Amino acid sequence: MEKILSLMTVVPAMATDDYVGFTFFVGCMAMMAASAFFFLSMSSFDNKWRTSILVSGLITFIAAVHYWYMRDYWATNMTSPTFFRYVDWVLTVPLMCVEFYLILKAAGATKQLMWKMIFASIVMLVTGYFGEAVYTTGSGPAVWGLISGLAYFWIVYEIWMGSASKLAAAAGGAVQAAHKTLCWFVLVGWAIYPIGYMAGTEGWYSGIFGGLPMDVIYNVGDAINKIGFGLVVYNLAVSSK
Ligand SMILES: *C/C=C(C)/C=C/C=C(C)/C=C/C1=C(C)CCCC1(C)C
Repeated sequence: MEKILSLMTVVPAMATDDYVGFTFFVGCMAMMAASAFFFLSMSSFDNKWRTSILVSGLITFIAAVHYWYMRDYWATNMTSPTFFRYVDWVLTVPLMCVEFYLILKAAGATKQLMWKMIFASIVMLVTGYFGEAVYTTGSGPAVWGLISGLAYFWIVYEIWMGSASKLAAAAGGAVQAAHKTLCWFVLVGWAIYPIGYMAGTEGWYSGIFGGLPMDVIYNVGDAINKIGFGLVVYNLAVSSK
């Protein structure tokens, strides 16, 4: 009995009003379940879709591992696990750019397009990290957030109006439809993140977004975008088997 009780103290309890801790916990489970789903469904698809489904699974799996650590970090310190958060993003967001490339490859997408999007996403995240964790005083967060936002709009432009959109139009059918849905995820789903950022940093916007729980916003954004993205690709593979 004593042994069991001493083991229990190792597991930090979660307060019933700890919404942040709760979303880390549920987010971790959701990412794990989604990963199992994508990995196990892989073999039922034609070869040409397997890499796309594999990448969907890798995105949620990498997130699951980071959520495991972030959940623990939050439970122990009750502060935002900013470092783990950005390591997660810097691995998974470029992979989401790779998804665009993979579904448009048959229509002639080049590696150059893929690298351009990966580069823009890394600029977006590194400058965001500067504003959230390094230059956190004065106008730091607002300025770095603005630069990050410009890189974000570069990605939005590329997929909605740039070469990626032209390739999608040329591909037509299910590929074009899936591309369009992914475009909406980036325009609306990814816009959740700057809101979280403005909730968690100091700036001219603090009067509007200040006080909102940044980590809850980021966690909801991650669940919608990572699992949603994967399901769009899954649906494409199902509908054009
Ligand atoms: C799975 C994780 C995803 C899809 C993360 C996406 C993150 C962003 C789109 C973050 C964008 C930001 C801005 C546009 C400005 C403020 C700083 C960021 C990094 C929060």
